[in-house]
Amino acid sequence: MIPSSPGQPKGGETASLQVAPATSLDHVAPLAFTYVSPEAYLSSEPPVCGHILAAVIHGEMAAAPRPWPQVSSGLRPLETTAAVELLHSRFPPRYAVEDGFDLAITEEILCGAWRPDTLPDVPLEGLTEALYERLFPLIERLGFPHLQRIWNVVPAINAEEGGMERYKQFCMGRHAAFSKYLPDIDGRYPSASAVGSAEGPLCVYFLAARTPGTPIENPNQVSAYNYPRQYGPRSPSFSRALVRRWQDQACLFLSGTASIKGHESKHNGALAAQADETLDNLKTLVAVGSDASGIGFDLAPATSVLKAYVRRPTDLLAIRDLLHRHFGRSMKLLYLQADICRVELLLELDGVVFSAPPAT
Ligand code: 3EB
Repeated sequence: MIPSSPGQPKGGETASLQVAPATSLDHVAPLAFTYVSPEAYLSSEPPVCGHILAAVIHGEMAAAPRPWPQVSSGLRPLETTAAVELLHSRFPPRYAVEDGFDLAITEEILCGAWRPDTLPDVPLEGLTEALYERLFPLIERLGFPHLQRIWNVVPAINAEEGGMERYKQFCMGRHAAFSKYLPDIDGRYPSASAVGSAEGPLCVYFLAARTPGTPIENPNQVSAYNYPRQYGPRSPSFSRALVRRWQDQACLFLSGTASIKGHESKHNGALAAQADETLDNLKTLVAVGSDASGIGFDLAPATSVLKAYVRRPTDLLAIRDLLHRHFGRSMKLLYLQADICRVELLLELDGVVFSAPPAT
């Protein structure tokens, strides 16, 4: 059992941030996500639901030392110059750096982020393979061999390099590592997203658990790991969604979801129709995830957190309007400028839906 002692601050200046008591008797969720401003994040008392696992920094923000993993996504928020996505846990994490990953470890969860300074400067396929080949033995050794959710941000994802699109190279490297370390995976991939940044290092962060989650597929979409060859020599290694049961609550990780039916992109060039198709796919995943688990997941503001990856910044207003009409204004939604892994796709949504907290 990994001791659940609070992480040791690496510098005295962060000591005040270590104190994160549950200030109410409300149920503290096993895992939570919030979006906060840089000012709130950098203040002496950042808003915390339990404890901080990691901070994902979107956009330009002054660096500040913190004991937990801090990841720069390389993606730019569309509504503000910077936004911080906080991952929270109910148990206090121990923070560590191992094998090139910044880690936060609790009794029930492992959160990690690759430190982009520790692998040789090789082309994307080899870099991705090396990164994932380091990840698998690490999580195994730490006792959290089951990847639940992976976020990948690939610089220049749609650029051709050496005759192949970089997303396809990324998929090849990732596939090679999965095949080597998990040859019997048979479709039980983690939930994931893979989007593109304008520039910067490859960004990969993840959540892993001691026991497997339940992967979910969308009956209206070909499983990505079975995509035909036209999308690349090696298919993408992810499940459409994954149900995670914690002791007393569950969540449904929704992978990057776009306007794809079967294996084909739909509504090329038509933003509103792509958004409708994407929402339809998300709703299907929530319904299938609910059926498969017997848990009533509800893609509603009180129980969900979403990210919208928008290819063209000029589409922000239209997409926001559409999502407001669909979910209401209180949905936790972060809009990021990102390239999507197929050039014709204008929008991708991902997120997490939580089951109702246990009755007290
Ligand atoms: C798709 O459905 C859109 O390569 O990890 C979505 C989520 C997409 C994850 C990945 C890719 C990935 O194929 C693209």
